[in-house]
Amino acid sequence: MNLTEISEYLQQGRAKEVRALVQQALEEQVSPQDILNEGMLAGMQIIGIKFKKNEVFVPEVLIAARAMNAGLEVLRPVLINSGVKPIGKAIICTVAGDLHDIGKNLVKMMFEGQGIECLDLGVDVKTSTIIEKVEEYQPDLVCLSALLATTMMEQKEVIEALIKAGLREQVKVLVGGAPVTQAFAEEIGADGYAMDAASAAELAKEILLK
Ligand code: B1M
Repeated sequence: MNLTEISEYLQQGRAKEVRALVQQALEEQVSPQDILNEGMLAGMQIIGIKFKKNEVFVPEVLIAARAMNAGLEVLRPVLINSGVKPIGKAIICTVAGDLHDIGKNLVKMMFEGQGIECLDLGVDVKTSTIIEKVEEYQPDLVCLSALLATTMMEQKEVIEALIKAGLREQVKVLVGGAPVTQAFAEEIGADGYAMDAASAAELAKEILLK
């Protein structure tokens, strides 16, 4: 299977074809990591570059993202190794004002693959909702994704709100997303930063098993 085909269909936003090709690649024993990295993420990266150069616009990016999520759903069962012993609970979301969910969905899948139960609050989640859910669900981890330079500051807001609500000591806060860095994570008082979904899951596991 030529994985650039997946990348090309993804760029065209052809969800049905992406889904079918991902399925075919799995049947041909291509590794899920290669399908993800060389097929889907490679396609999404090209879309990102074209978007920046104004060669494609929001509607095209949106349908490419739908195709990406369709492909991810096929990969889901193989990325989530069912039968893994639960090691902890996490709340995961994309922060207020931010609609990007592909990275968050990937992080969630990798977490579930490590036996971390996830309550996914979705995208554009208000700080007050996160606080309510921490009180209700009592997670070990709060995982915040932000893809925009303008929304990464929401991660700081959440940490401040956790302190104000007296909940900060109960949870570890992990942050990530393209504009977020280790330095930023430290500056806002997060407990951890990871640059990709697999490292986020490793870090979460390390924290939970400590
Ligand atoms: Co948007 N967008 N977008 N977009 N978009 C970016 C992020 C941008 C970099 C594009 C660009 O200019 N090159 C740019 C942000 C610039 C900035 O602020 N620095 C941008 C912009 C400007 C915008 C709009 C403002 C455009 C507009 O309307 N004019 C708008 C904002 C809407 C909003 O959120 N309020 C917008 C809208 C959209 C769409 C809705 C069309 C669509 C999102 C659809 C969806 O997610 N369902 C979209 C997309 C798809 C992108 C790009 C092209 C791809 C993002 C993506 O999914 N990447 C993106 C360009 C790019 O990133 N190259 C872009 C694949 C994904 C797997 O990677 O999400 O980075 P990522 O996740 C990674 C890591 O970051 C990490 O793990 C993942 C990989 O393993 N990670 C974590 C993520 N979360 C983590 C949490 C963790 C740990 C790791 O711990 C908790």
